[in-house]
Amino acid sequence: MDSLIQEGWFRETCSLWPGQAMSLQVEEILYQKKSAFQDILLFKSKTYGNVLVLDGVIQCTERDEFSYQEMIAHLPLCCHPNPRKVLIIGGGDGGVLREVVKHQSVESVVQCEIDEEVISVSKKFLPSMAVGYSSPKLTLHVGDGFEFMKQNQEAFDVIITDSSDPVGPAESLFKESYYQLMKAALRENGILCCQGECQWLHLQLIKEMRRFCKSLFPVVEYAYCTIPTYPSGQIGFMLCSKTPTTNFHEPVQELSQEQVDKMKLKYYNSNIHRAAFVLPEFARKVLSDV
Ligand code: SPD
Repeated sequence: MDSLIQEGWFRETCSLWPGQAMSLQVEEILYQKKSAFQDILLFKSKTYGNVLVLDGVIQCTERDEFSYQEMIAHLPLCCHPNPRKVLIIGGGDGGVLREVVKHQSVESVVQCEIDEEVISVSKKFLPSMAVGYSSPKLTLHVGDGFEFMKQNQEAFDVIITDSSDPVGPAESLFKESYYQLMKAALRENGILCCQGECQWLHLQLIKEMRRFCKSLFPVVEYAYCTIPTYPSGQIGFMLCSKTPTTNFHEPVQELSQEQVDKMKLKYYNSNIHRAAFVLPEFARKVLSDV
């Protein structure tokens, strides 16, 4: 892990984005340990606040995490007419949970995170994200998402998968068998939203995912947000609905400015929701012929 930081700079290299590397200047290493599942590094950066890194890849920084966490939560929740029961797979830092519990209609949230160490390190060093863990709506399950869903069929209105990238432990979360399990765990009019990788780097993967999603769900869409510290400055979301009439482009719950302010949103609003599905031509072409 030591080689990740050289001359005071953390450098993020990975086979998923060959030839490029995001770097952040390090002020202090706050935590560094190998858990049962992955290498965990948490450092204080010079300009992005505290940063969580798993297996060498940036998961969140205090400065820009809100764009991803808000979008992966509010895109599906604002497209469901009455989301009451939500399942989050992954998301150990707590940021997605923080956003989900802001919805008044949400009565209960189950979070299924495999690595307890990520939860405890986030509670200590990422308090503005881990704040969600104090919600009375939460049931926390430390364990494997696959196993959990096998035992909880037709149980959830919305499932959100906040995973790391498809190398190592999270690889299976980008496969058809995982989407089949989510489909079975969703209620009749359920919606899912998963970390869907970056159109600049992973268009063929997104295309393949869209292909198998379309064989499982009547409505499938890809959206994206901007975020400086993820590879190429963007990340996407795969959204699927069991209801043929769902139109992801148009939120069924339009948030007023008053609601946006009350929910303390910094990225999501109803217009950015609509815009998130408008793809640049190179991506639109590739994804539209699936
Ligand atoms: N390339 C990194 C993608 C990480 C997505 N998950 C981040 C977890 C934030 N809650």
